[in-house]
Amino acid sequence: MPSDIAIIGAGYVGLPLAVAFAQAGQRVHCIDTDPDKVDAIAAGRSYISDVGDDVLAPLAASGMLTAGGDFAAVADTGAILICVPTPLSDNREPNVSIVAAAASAIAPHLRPGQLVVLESTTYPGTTRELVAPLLERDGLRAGQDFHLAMSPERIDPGRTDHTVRTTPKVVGGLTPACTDRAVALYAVCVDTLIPVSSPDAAELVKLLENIFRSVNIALVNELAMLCDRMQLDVWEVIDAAATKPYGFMRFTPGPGLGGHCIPIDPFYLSWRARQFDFQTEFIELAGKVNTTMPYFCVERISEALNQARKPVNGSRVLVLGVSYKPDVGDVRESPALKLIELLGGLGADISYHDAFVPDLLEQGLDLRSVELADGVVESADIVCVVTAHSGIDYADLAGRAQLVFDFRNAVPRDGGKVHVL
Ligand code: SAJ
Repeated sequence: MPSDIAIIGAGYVGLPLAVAFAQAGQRVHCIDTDPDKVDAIAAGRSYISDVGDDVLAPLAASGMLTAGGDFAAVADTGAILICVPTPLSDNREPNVSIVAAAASAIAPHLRPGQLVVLESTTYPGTTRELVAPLLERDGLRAGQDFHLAMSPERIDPGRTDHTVRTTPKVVGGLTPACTDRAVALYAVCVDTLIPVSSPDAAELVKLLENIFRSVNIALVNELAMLCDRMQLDVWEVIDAAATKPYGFMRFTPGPGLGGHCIPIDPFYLSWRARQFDFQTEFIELAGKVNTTMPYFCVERISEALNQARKPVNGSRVLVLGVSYKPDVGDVRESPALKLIELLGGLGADISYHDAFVPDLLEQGLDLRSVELADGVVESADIVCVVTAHSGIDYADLAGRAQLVFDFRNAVPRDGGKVHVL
């Protein structure tokens, strides 16, 4: 049975989007190079925490949501959405090879009148300069024979207060007709569409959203380092500033910047800016400050142990929370990994507890999450709250620990053994 929409990449962006379209009555076919994902979708078994089996299974059973690995299937659809990863390369430059591979695989099956939309976060110019020529390889012209647009994903894993339907969606077409076609497509499952004048503008909108966060997080991280020097409580200062009812947005300091978006997206823009002989100094400075934080935090841990007349070398350090943000299991770019590496390098005896992360074997660390029982907390020389998952009684933890370093202002202050960033 032909599908209305093909979604390339059934990950944390593609699968929730596929479900939203299928729930709105569109027949959706996911194409993914990972056969395990294809099999799971066909079996109605979700591998994305934001999508429950109870939601996926009926859609798979009814045939409204199917999956496969063959790009030929795009030929029978009206719209093709590209939702594949855009990581950084080893030398911290954009790696759009997966986007290019998807466009190249679509091209031979592209039909006149179809719509192609890029959702992957990328530098301004990607849709026009990379995707369009690859799709035009067999003679069809973008903006004439088929529609082409860019609509940046705004899926925030773990968030429940905003859904695909309730999160406004920016759309920038190669031509006004492309924009209109893309707006009409998304309107079936998104309440508010925000058309912009070009794919380039849409690409830059997404980068601005995430650079805004990176720069402001760096600001409060720098403030945390200054407050340590000035013996001021950065958390008190931020909380008081946040009482301003307008013109302020609360960000909090921490051991660094993790995740697959915020640490990466800014460098897509700084790389592109250099092609226009432009230095994005805010981005570079924010990256420098945020990268410094794990080192600063290790210094603070060392100072706290030193006050207890304990060297880092040989001390038992219990890390609480290793994922990149609370209540998710994703450890990509997590500052906890850098902290563990640095502390291990100083000879500390590291263990960690994170209910969302059973082990760190894939990260090359022979570490598994320990239970907070049997004296694990009491026997640690210091307990470090690195990612403050909910569901932990931090007051009880502080009562049982010899020494605590709280990097997330999650532990009640006691003026003695609880140190805070
Ligand atoms: N962080 C801080 N201080 C803060 C906020 C975050 O240190 O005040 C750290 C976190 O611990 C984490 C990293 O920064 O390590 C990134 O946190 P994040 O809250 O920005 O979460 P992400 O990386 O999941 O960002 C996503 C983005 N969503 C999309 O790209 C669709 C971002 O645009 C969202 O604004 C963000 O979620 C969100 O608000 O949750």
